Amino acid sequence: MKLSIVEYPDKRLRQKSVEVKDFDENLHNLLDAMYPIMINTNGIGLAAIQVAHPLRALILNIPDEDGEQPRENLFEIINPVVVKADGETVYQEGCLSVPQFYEDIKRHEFITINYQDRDGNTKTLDADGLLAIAIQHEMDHLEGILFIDKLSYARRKKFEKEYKRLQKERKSSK
Ligand code: Y12
Ligand code: CO
Repeated sequence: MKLSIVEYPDKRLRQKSVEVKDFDENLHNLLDAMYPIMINTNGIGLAAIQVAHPLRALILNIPDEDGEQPRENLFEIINPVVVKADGETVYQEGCLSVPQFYEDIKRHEFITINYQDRDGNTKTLDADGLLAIAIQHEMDHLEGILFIDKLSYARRKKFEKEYKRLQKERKSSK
């Protein structure tokens, strides 16, 4: 399966992703194809909508203390629902769909989610630290929400200006 990352301001990122009902070969092929895209672009999280598949599916591979991302640490999270959220934390976020832009975003510090794995088994996950932050970032994608939507009006205006300039630069260097 050939996938590429959809970049802001592409309207497809604003779609609301639909529940996964079939835990079949198509889903497995999609998850398998998302993994190398995420790793090869230095990502730690990717939602299916970011590769133009509006399904409630996301993957996460948080680096360990040595900065390694072994595949056995990969989370494949389907149809997630937050059942508990607590605390507040701020972290500088980035997104593969909004290249070259990073900004401090406020999130819950601890979350508990229910979700399904690639075979449809129901699971519960208690998350904190970067895992909790990245899950919230990726779950926002399922609703068509991007981290830049959480910026103040002034910061967002500045971002739009900077981003347009960066896009022009990237186009002319291609
Ligand atoms: C905080 C909250 C959520 C996350 C997970 C999702 N974001 C990413 O995985 C971002 C990755 C990223 C990788 C980049 O590197 C390349 O594209 C090669 C990157 O650099 C550029 O755009 C030039 C930006 C973001 C993470 C943290
Ligand atoms: Co993102």
